[in-house]
Amino acid sequence: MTTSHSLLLGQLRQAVGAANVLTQGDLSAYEQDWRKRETGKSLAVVRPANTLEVAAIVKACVAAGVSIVPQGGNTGMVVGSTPDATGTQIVLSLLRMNSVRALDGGNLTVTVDAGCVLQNLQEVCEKAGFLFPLSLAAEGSCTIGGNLGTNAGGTQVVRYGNTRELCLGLEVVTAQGEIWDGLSGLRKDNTGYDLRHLMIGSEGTLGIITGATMKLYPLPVAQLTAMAAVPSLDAAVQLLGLAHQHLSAGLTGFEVMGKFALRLVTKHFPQQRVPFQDSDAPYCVVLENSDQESEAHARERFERLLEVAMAAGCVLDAVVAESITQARALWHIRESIPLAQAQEGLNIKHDISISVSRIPEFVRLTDAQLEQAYPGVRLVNYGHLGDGNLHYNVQAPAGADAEAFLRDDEKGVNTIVYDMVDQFKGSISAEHGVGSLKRDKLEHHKSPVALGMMRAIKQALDPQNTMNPGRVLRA
Ligand code: FAD
Ligand code: 2HG
Ligand code: ZN
Repeated sequence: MTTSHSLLLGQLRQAVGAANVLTQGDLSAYEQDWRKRETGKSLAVVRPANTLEVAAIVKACVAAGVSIVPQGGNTGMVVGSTPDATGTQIVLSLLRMNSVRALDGGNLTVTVDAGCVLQNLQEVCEKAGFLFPLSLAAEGSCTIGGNLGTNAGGTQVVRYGNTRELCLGLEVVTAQGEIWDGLSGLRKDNTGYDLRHLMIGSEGTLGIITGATMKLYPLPVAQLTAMAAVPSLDAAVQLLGLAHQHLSAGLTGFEVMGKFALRLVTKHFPQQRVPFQDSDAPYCVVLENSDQESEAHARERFERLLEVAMAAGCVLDAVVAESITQARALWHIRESIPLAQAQEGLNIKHDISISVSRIPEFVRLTDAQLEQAYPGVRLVNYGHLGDGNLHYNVQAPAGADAEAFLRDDEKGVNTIVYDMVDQFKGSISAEHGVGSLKRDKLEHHKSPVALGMMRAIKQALDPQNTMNPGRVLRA
């Protein structure tokens, strides 16, 4: 260890207490990414308790020329929250900053520390009689800071938007260690550049989010969930159109799941009862309606939608949850897919978005190309169809060595998928961000003008490249 690194560690211990500067023992929870794609080595994992401590850490790191990787729950999908292998970066974990600071029911806002775990925030809001609608399978461990850092999407976007749309104000420690208090609960504020939106989705490369003011909604009175077997992706898109028509703003979730994705759930979580497993339906859909009207009225409308869809031939069969427990079980099936896929082995993920109407054609063409180039390849296709966002994932052929498949074929698979995404004018990252995994691809798929502006922003806000260097943009 260099003298300047030892000096820095001393300063960090002074700032946050020795017990919160971790340099020894098993640090894999901080140093390895969720997908186990990469394992790094940090100089230290530093766990501040408040914003002033974050500012002190940043100032000390800037003076020492040491870079910082902000980290929340470390559930990111694109290797963005773990250190590189050099042992010279610090991981700044926000997990100790986990309070809900204030809830203003009159303004329908909640102000929260960035390290607050999403599920805790949902629960606090629900107890107070409000809905915080952001919802994703990692909610038991991801943090609001990480959700903002990645502009996470999840399963309620069709109604409430991405994390960006839910955020009214931010508190940020800049790359120089200054504190920007932008914790406003205003719904209108056109006083120049919107720094909040610059920070959201910047994946820790422009500053550290330490607090946020988020929007709340009234708790829905009636919530109805169904799972429907559909004869094709075209039918799923047709069903989505009908759902918009019949449920209008009540439509809160519309997720599609391919047959093989569901098989993985049955295989790895046999205790789950997955409907329609014996049917020939190539896809199933989970859809949800949330409303302020009475349960009976909402149910009538929901069931009418399914009747119309069946008559139109776009639904083969459907089950409507009769209780919250049944609804949770249906959602649990959908949310178990990434975990089941992880248990099946290393895989190649594509988090893509395309106009909803063109998704069936995209899948037909891309499936065919992949199957021809990589015979036996297993396609784990599912996702947020209501938002035009597919997790078009690729698993090695059955029995093949997954590590070897990734090593030898990931590049080729990505080229097929992303070139097709370009042809369809889609995005190569709909909701997971860029991290280091997609950084080089971004250079091929984003316009040089856009990349130039992004580099100028990075240079202006973080000229020393302290904040998560090499993520999103090349260092
Ligand atoms: P981390 O993984 O710790 O960090 C993610 C990025 O944000 C990193 O670049 C990090 O540097 C930066 N960051 C973290 N905290 C801060 C901060 N305070 N200030 C600035 N930058 C920060 N994502 C979706 O969008 N939709 C889904 O449906 C979804 N489902 C998932 C399901 C599972 C099972 C898993 C494992 C992941 C899923 N994800 C999903 C991905 C992931 O959960 C989200 O990206 C989440 O927002 C990350 O939060 P986190 O606290 O774990 O952040
Ligand atoms: C989801 O929607 C997540 O479940 C994870 O975004 C997607 O694992 C994936 O590919
Ligand atoms: Zn997703």
